[in-house]
Amino acid sequence: MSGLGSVLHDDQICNDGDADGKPGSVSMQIKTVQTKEYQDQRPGTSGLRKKVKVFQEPGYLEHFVQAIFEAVPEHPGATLILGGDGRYFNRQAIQIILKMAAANGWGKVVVGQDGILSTPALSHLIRKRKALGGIILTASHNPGGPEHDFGVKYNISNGGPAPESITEAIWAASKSLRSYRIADTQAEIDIKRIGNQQLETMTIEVCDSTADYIAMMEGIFDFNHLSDLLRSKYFTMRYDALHAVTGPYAHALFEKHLGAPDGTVVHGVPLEDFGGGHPDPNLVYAKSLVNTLYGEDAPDFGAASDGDGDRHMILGRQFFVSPCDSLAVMLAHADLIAHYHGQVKGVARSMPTSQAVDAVARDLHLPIFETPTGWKYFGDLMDADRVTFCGEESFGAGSTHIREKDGLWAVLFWLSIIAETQLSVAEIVSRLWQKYGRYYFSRHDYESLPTEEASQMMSHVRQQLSDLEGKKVGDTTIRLADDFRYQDPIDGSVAEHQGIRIHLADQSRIVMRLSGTGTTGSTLRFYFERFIDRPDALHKDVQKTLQPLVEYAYGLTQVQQISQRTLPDVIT
Ligand code: VG1
Ligand code: CO
Repeated sequence: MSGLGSVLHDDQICNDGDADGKPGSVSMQIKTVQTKEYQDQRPGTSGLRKKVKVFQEPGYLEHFVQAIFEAVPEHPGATLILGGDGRYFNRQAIQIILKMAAANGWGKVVVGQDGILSTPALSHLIRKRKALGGIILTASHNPGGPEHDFGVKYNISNGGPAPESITEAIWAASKSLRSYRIADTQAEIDIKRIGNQQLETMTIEVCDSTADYIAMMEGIFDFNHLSDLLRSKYFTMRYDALHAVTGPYAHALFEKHLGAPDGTVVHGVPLEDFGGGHPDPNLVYAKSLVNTLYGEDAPDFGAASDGDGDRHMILGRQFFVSPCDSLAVMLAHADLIAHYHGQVKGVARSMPTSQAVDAVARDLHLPIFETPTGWKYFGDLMDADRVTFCGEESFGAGSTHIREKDGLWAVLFWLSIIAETQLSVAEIVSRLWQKYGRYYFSRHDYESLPTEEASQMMSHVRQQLSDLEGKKVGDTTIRLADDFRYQDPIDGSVAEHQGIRIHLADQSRIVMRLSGTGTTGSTLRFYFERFIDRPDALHKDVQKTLQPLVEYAYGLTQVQQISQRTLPDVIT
C-alpha cells in the first residue's frame, strides 16, 4: 500500500462479502490516506502524462485518481471501464484504481483482461455498457518503461475524452485535495481470469479485451469482402503493431477473422517497454515497416498503430499517405461502405490538419469544422450529429462509431476502399490530388526544448502577429495571421491560444503551437501546408516544396539560433 502515510480513519465495512463462499471475494476496510499538495496535475491535450517515476511517487497516482472521482460526483453506484495499453506500471496502477473505486462507492468496474484495453476498445465499452466513464492508462505514442512515460486519461459517458470543463474540474480538485480513499487490502485482485468478482459492494468484471471491439468492426465493414481481399494471392499486407496494444486485436482481426496469412501482423506481442522503441506510427519511428514497404518485394499495403491503438499510418508500395490525405480519402470514399452510404453529416479536423479534407467536403456539400488539437473537441459535434468523421494530422481519424480516433478502424476503412476500387494505395491518393489539387503537408517538431525558451519563441511571434500581413513568403504573401480561438458551436465554450496560424494568399498555411503531451520540457511543433493544383506538380518532393514556408517560419521564431539545433528532432 502506497501513500505518504498517515491513515486518518478507518471505515469498517460490515458485510464480509463472502457469505456464499464465492472465490475472489475480498472483505474490505476503507482507509483515508493523507497526501501532499500537488500543483502539477493539470491534464494536457490527452490526459495527465508524466514520467513513470513521478507516477510511482507514493500517493501521486492515487491523488490524481481521487481528483477524477471528485470531478464526477455522480459516481456512487455507477459503472467505470478500466484498462490501458500495457505499458510499464499498467498492472500496478490497475490494482490501485480498483481498490480506490471500491472505496469511493463505484458500483462496478469493467476491466480488460490483464488490464489491457486499447483506447478505441475502451471508448466502445463505455458506450456499450452505458458506463458513467472510463480510465485509460496510457501515454499513447510516448515510449514506455521504468525510465519513460505513463499517463492517465478520463473519458466521459459518450466514450470520449473529458471536455475541458471536466479536465479543469479535475485539476481544481487535485489542487485542493489532501487525501484519497482506498480499500485497505494487500490482496492482489485477479485480473487474468474472465468473469465477475466482488470487492465488497463493488463488482469487478474482467472482460475479454478484444471481442466486443471486433464485433463492432464486423458491424461496420463487410468482412466477407475484406476476407476475399486478404486471402487473395494478388494482395499482400503487413501490419506493424510496434509491440503495443493493437497486437492482439490485429492478430484476431486480420489473421483469425479475415484469413490473412500468419505473419501478416508483426511485433504483435505487447511489451511493457514496446521493445525499447517509440510506439509512434510515422516515418521515423516505424522505420522497419517503412523499410519493408520501400524495399524489394514490398507488400501492397502497410499499416501501423501507436501505443494505445488510436493512431494509424497507411503505406502503399513505395508510397506514404499523409494523415491529412488519409482523412480526405476516407471522406471521398465513404459511400463505398454501406454503413456510411448516404449517412455522412459533416466532417471535423483539428486546426493544424491540412485543408485537403475541406476540398472534399465542399465538393460533397458537407459542413466542415475546424477545432483545436485533441480529440476532446470532436465529441459534442458527433453527439449532436453534426459530423460523422473527424481527423488530425497526427495520424488520427475516427467516426461516430466511438468517440476516440481509431487506428484499426482506419486500416479496415482503407482495406475496404481497396477491395471496392481494386486500386493501389498510390493510385487512390493520386486520383484525390488530380481532382482536388495537392495539399503538401509536413510537421517539424523541436522536442524537449527548455520550457522558457519555447514559450518565449511563441510569445515573440504572438507580439508580431498584427504586423505580418502583406509580408512575402516565397512567391506569395501573408493574408492573415492570428492566434486560434475556438468557440464550440454546440456548448458555446471558448478555447483561447490554440496555436498561431499564418494564412498565405495562395491557400498555404504555417501553424505553430506547443505540444500538450510531452513529459520533458516543451515541444514546439511547426505545421506547413502548401496548396498546388498544377497537374505537372502533384508528385514533387514534400520537403523541397515546403522549403520557402519552413525558411520563413524558422526565421520568424529564430528557432535554430535559440535552440542551437540545425534540424528538428522529428519530421513527419
Ligand atoms: C498530440 C497530437 C494531437 C493528438 C494528441 C493525442 O498532441 O498533436 O493531434 O490528439 O497528441 O494523441 P500534442 O499536444 O502533443 O500536439 V494520442 O494518440 O498521443 O492520445
Ligand atoms: Co494514441
